[in-house]
Amino acid sequence: MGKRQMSGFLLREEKKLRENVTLVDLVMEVLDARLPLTSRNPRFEKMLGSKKRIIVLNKTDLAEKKATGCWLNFLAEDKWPVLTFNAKKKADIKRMEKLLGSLKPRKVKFKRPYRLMVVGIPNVGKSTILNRLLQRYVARTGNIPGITRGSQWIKLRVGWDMLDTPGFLSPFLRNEQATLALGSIGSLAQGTFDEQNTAGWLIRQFLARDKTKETLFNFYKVEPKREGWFGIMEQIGEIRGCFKKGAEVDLLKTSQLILNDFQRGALAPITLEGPPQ
Ligand SMILES: Nc1nc2c(ncn2[C@@H]2O[C@H](COP(=O)(O)OP(=O)(O)O)[C@@H](O)[C@H]2O)c(=O)[nH]1
Ligand SMILES: [Mg+2]
Repeated sequence: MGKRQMSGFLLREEKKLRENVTLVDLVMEVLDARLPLTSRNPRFEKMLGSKKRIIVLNKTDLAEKKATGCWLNFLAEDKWPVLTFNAKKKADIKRMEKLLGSLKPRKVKFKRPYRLMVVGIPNVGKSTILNRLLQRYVARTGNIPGITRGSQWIKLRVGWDMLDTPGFLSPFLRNEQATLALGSIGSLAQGTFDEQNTAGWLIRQFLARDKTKETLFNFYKVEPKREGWFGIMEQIGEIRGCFKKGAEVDLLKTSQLILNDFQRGALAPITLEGPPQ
């Protein structure tokens, strides 16, 4: 997509979102617990206005517990209720249903159902959460940014109608660091970011602390014989058999493998950013 096409696309998405906001009583903003600040669309603040909101810190099973606690405290200082969440855990679904039950508006004009919409950048788990809250399977989920096409209303068990949205994020509003982090968590479409740089960055995040370094080494059975992230990446390629013709490690294939392992949650836990001091 060219820059002009992208701007047109974003304008249309933002317009749709603003229209949808006027239809609902509550917005659920979903963030990735490994990257709560960077996985937040900076445009939401303006687009959502004063609409009542809950913040869901999702994928806590992939994040570091202590860091998630710090994020919870940080986010709770703002005006909205915050919920730490693991979409794969039944108890967490129950906890969310209880919160939604307590947030029903007292009066609704024209006796229509209570309405809720879920927003968040691609791949933070919006459709998964929605699927867990309803009785029937309706929304498609997948590890592919933008898989939720169009929008659909769905009836939840707890008496809300919920609108799933595809999620979007302007590529013009982020720096290089944020692009690397967002590429790592699978929020950027393939072909729109450099996988090799991203995997390299991700390895450096794991190497930065003893605990996460151990997570990485244990998972790939890496031996700390070669220092530095590049040596580690080559070693992972060797261990996993990512070779070009001959014995040369295929670094792109290795990078894709690492990103895939990370995105499917095999390489956990790690939190990729802390709350601002
Ligand atoms: N480990 C883990 N994976 C999750 C969680 N929630 C969603 N996922 C996975 O994240 C990927 C993207 O989810 P999806 O609901 O399609 O994200 P959306 O683009 O925001 O609608 C899927 O592979 C889900 O299985 C969670 O709490 N924990
Ligand atoms: Mg979706």
